[in-house]
Amino acid sequence: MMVHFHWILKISFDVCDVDGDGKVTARELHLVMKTIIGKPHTKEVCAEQIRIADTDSDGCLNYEEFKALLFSDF
Ligand SMILES: [Ca+2]
Ligand SMILES: [Ca+2]
Repeated sequence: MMVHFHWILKISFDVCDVDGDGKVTARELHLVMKTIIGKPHTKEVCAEQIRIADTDSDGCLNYEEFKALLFSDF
C-alpha cells in the first residue's frame, strides 16, 4: 500500500517535471495544473505555491518539496 502510494507520488512528480531536470518550476507547475489537472491557477498562484513549498530557496521544487506541497492544502 505505501509502496503504491509513493509510486503515485513519483509519477506525479515526473509528470510535473516536464523537462526532466529533477526540479519543478512555477512554469512547469502552471502548465500541468492547466493541462492535466484542469485547475485554473494563474502563474502568480503557482509561483506563490512554489515559494511556500521551496524550503531550500532555489526557486523550484525537488521531489521532497513537491511531496510537501501535495500534502499541503493546495
Ligand atoms: Ca523541470
Ligand atoms: Ca527547492
